Amino acid sequence: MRIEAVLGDITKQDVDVVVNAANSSLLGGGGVDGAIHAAAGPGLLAACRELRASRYPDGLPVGHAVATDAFELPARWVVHTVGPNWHAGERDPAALAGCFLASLEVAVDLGAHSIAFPAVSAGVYGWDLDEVARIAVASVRTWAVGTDQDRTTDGRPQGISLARFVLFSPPALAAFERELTTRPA
Ligand code: AR6
Repeated sequence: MRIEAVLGDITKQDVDVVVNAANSSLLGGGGVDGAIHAAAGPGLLAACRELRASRYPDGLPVGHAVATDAFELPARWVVHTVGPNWHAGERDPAALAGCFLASLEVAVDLGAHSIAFPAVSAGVYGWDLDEVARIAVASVRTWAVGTDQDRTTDGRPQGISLARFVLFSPPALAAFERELTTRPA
């Protein structure tokens, strides 16, 4: 499985799954959540409302992930995850790792081969960018090793072959590139 980091806008990514840094309400917000809803169109909010009513009346818990259609995005699906909010005292690295792991699990269940992640919790939710980069890269690497995403059946690739971190600023890209060029522990 290839793991890479690029500078860019996640709404423009031509991948199977785009991960959204949502909030528990699933009803949209600012940051990357606002950008994804704006680019996907009103169908996304309708789908999120439906999910909220049918499966998450109390909201999507921190560290969990759930999929919708991607509507007008180039991607096929949006996987919504809720990062921990540093400002609200949610400071457990395992909760942030859970966002990346749960999103990957949902993506595999959908039959996706590629996934793009933003720097979950590094914006409004106030986590340190270097910490997010460290946890994000370690989580995806560990998951990839543990699940053998490079297997093939009848010569065809199975599972996720590309995980891409899409960063919105050069410092964020640099933080992820530092982690990706550091050998796994
Ligand atoms: N593409 C890629 N990254 C982006 C984009 C984009 N189009 N726009 C922003 N970022 P944030 P959080 C980066 O605040 O910290 C929302 O209101 C941004 O620079 O979007 O998990 C939700 O509804 C930052 O590095 O997510 C929640 O209420 C990263 O995405 C809350 O914010 C994450 O920043 C979630 O906060």
